[in-house]
Amino acid sequence: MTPECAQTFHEAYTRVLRQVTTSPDHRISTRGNASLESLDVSFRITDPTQRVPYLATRPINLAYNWAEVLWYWSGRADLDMIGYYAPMMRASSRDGSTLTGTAYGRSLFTTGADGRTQWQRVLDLLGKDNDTKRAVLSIFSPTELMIDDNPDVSCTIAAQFLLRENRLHLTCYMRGNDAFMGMPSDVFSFTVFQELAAHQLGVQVGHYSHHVGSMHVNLPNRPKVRKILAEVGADGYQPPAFRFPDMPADACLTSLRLLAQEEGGLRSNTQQHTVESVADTGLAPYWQQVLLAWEAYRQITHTDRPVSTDILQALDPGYRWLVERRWPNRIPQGAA
Ligand code: 5HM
Repeated sequence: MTPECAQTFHEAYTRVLRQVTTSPDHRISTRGNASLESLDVSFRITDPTQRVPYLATRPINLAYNWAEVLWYWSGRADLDMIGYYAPMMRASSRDGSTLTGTAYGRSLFTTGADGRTQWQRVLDLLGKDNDTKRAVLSIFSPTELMIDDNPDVSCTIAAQFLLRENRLHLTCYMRGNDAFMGMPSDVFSFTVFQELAAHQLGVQVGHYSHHVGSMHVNLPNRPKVRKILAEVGADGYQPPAFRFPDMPADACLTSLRLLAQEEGGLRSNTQQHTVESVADTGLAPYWQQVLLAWEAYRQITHTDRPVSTDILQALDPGYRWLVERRWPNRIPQGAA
């Protein structure tokens, strides 16, 4: 049976939140978290490039989402980088400086005995045997349960590429997913990797499917979910306010490398960007948006001044809308 389809993640997100909070299968409590839970939740997004929910009651932080993509892609596990964008992730570290299960990049982008990463292996396989059913990126490891009270066990079991009729689909399998907090960033990263892989293979982006054993909302977040559901209205469908830009097909890897170089300086506040210096990088406008989002976040995190008007105006309308809603106190007077 085909899972429920939505055109965008904006639509799927609100549907899942409604299901889990209004008709959950169970109330559970594990590791101190009381949650509402639905079992075996699946959905398919027909246009995975539309990976952003545009909700005033839950304005996501694109600076974090893009940093997480780069963090994975660089095979990193350090809190220094990801903790700057998501301080809450520090609570999942055993040693105070690294993450384990959450650091998916370690298993996906670390070179193995054959001199290739998992990522490269599945792309090579897809290039040779288009119809393969073996293009699986494995994430959850059985060794994670060898550690008693492990605070960070991978929630994603695996992700599988399926190349059919020149369209690259991605199916993601998760043991558990926090529908309110974790799912937006998980879907963001996985669909970016899908778009990247499609461009590397020179094929079209297909659909994205998400299968979750335990989809849940932690009880302290229920009031926030109620606000989201009130925002989208009783029928649950409010179209997304913006279209997320399409990734250019060329120079993806060069662009990611350049972004990875730029990110550290902005995070440590040893470097700053202007609209002009971002344009001077030579990055395509799509990737310039990532630098602009990080520069806005740098200003928000390292200064107590409003975000500069130039940077705000250079942001893509959807990016800007999210910044304005997430940090309303940091928007210059008259700019919103
Ligand atoms: O007790 P457990 O290990 O399942 O707690 C991890 C929590 O983080 C769960 O609520 C899980 O669904 C959420 N999570 C997520 O939604 C964790 C990760 C990290 O692997 C993730 N998405 N990517």
